[in-house]
Amino acid sequence: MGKYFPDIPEIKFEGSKSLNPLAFKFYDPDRVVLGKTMREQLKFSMAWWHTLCATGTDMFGVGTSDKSFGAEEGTMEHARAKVDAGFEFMEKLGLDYFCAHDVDLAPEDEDINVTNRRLDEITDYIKEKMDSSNKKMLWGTANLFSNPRYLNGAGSSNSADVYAFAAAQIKTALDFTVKLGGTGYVFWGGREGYETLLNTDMKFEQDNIARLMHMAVDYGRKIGFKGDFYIEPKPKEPMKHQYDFDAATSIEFLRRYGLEKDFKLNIEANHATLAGHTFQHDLRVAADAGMLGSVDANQGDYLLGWDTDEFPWDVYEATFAMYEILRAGGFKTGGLNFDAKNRRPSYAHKDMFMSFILGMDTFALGLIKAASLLRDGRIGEFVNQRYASYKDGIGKSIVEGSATLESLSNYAGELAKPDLPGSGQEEYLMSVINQIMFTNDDKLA
Ligand code: XUL
Ligand code: CO
Repeated sequence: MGKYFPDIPEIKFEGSKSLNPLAFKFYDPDRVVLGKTMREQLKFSMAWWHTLCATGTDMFGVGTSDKSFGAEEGTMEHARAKVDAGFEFMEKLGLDYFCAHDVDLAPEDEDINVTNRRLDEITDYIKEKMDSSNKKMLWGTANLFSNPRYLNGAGSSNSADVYAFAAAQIKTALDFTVKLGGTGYVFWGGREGYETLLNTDMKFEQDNIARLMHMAVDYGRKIGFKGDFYIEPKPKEPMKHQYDFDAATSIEFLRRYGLEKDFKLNIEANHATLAGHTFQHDLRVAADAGMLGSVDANQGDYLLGWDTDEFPWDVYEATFAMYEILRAGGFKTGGLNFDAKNRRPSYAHKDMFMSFILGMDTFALGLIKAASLLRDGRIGEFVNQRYASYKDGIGKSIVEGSATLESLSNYAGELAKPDLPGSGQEEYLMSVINQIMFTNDDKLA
C-alpha cells in the first residue's frame, strides 16, 4: 500500500452516491467531456510546496502537520523522501502533473554552488522516477522571495548583487524545468513591488524586472525550452504594492516591454479576488488577450482578506472558471495546479488526500456544468443578442469603421431620444445557471 501513506488506497471514482471519503464522487478520469477525457481537460497538478513542504506554520504558531517523511528536515535524505512521498501521492490520486520551486526540491545552502549541485542531484532522481511513471512537470519556478536577500524583491531589488543571484536561480530553475520536460516556467513576483515610494524608483525597478525576463527568455530558448513563460498576477502580499497587480496590469507590462510573444498568464483564483476581481474576470481578461496559459486552482475566504489558498469547493466558481477555460479552447501548455493547502487543523496525511478529492471533484463538476452551459447555449445566445444593434445600420457603420462623430451626431439628432438599451436580465440568467447546476441531465460527449 506504499511506504509513506500506507493506509491510503488508490483513489477511485465511485460516483455521486458513494459514502467513501477516499473516493471521487464526480471526477471520473476517463469520462469524455467535449471530446476529451476529464483527465485531459483538467490536467490536475500537485504543488510541491504545499503538499510536500508546508506544515501549517502561520504567523501565530508552528506547524501542525508532519512532512518529515521519516527523514531529518533540511537534509538531502529528506529531499529524496519528499520525491518518493510525492510520487506515491500523485500515483494514488491519479495526478499526472506537478509544479515546483527550486527551494521546494532541495535544501538551500549558504553557498549557491552547493545548492545548485543539490538541485542537479535531486532532479536526476526525479527524472528517474518520471521515466518509470507517467508523471510530468507542468511548470517550474525559482523562489525569489523567501531568502532574506530578497527583502526588497529580486528583479526589483536595489542591489545589483541580489539581482545577479535572482538571475542565477532562474538559470538553474530553467535548466531543471527543461531537464524534467516542464511545459511552463512561472514568474510570480513574490516581492517585486514596494512598500513606500519614498525610497523607490518604480520605473527603474520595472525596467529591471523586464530585463530579467528577457534574459530568461533568451536563455530558455537557447537551451531548448519550448513551453510558455507565465506571469502569475497578485496585487499585494507580501508587498503592499505588487507590480503584477492583476491580469490587465500584467498584460500591459508584457506588451510594454515586448515580452508578449513568449509569455502568457498563470491566473490564481485567490489572487484575482485579492485584486477585487472575480476569478472569472481575470480569466476572461487573459483569454481575450490570447494569454490564458495556466491556472493556480484554489479559493479565498469571504471573511478573510488574505491569500488563504484553500482547496476549492465552490462549484459555481469552478463552473464559471471552466466556462472561461473551455471558451478559450482549453489548456495547451497549462493545467489546473492546486496551489492550495489544507487548513491548519486538518493536519493528518489523510486530510491531504481528502483535500485533493474535494478540489478535483469541484473542478470535475465545474467542467461538467460549464460544458452543459456551452451546449445549452442560452447564455451565449443572450450575449450575442445583446449586441444585435451593431449587426446592421448605424451599429454596423461603427464596427466597420465608417462612422464618424459627425455621422453619429446627425443620427442622434434625427432620433432625438434613444430607447433604453434592453434589460440585462441578470436574474433570469442566474436562474438558467441554477437550472443547469441542479439538473442531472448533462449531455457532454
Ligand atoms: C504565492 C503563490 C506562489 C506561486 C509560485 O501567492 O501563488 O506559490 O504560485 O511562486
Ligand atoms: Co500561485
